[in-house]
Amino acid sequence: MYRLHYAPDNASLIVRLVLEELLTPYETVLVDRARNAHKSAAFLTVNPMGLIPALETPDGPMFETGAILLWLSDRHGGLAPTPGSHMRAAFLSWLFAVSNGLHTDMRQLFYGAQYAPGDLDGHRALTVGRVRAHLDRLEVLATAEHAWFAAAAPSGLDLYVGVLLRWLALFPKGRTDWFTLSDWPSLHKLAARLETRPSMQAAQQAEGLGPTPLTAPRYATPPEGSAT
Ligand SMILES: N[C@@H](CCC(=O)N[C@@H](CS)C(=O)NCC(=O)O)C(=O)O
Repeated sequence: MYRLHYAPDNASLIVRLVLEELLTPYETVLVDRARNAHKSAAFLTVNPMGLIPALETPDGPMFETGAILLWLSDRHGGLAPTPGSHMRAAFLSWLFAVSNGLHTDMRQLFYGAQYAPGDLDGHRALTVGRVRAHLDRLEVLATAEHAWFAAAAPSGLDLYVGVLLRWLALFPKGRTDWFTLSDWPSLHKLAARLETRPSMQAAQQAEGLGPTPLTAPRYATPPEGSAT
């Protein structure tokens, strides 16, 4: 049995969606962000980075969203081209670009004060520029008819990008005016398609994400815990 250490509407949401799509049973363990539980000694045993998510597996604890996503996909066969597939090379390249690039830049946007306390506005403008460029590239990718991105059946990359699109509309609170999902029509379609999935409905219920969690999101009202 997997144990997902999660907080509502945190990156653990991506792993929850992956587990749901793979129809894999799992338990959840709430990480109390309000009490900084992700920096506690107990949590650091499952993720030494002190970041959410962590997933306990029969092979030991795992951390880093992209690594968990890929491991689960390989282990359970789904959501990604298999290691022998000719599509694997491109899929991995984009998965890492999203994880190391877009997601990392979004951390700079959300936690700006940790990265550039002296020039928050300048840093923010540069970061928004980089995030826009990531979205522009993903928009082009989404129109290229790959089986592993923005296709009829969702991929792990779709789930990852879908959740990132949600957060861009919500965070940092009061500073999201630059972002309108329909500026990237293929990504908008991807988000709309994901909203019809039973996996998303399960996540909406578990984490209080509201009726249109990707295309017109509102702040989570979770049954337990908090997003920040
Ligand atoms: N590279 C990490 C990033 C995870 C991450 O940024 N998690 C956020 C929640 S969405 C977090 O733990 N934030 C608390 C903090 O930065 O202290 C991953 O992909 O798992």
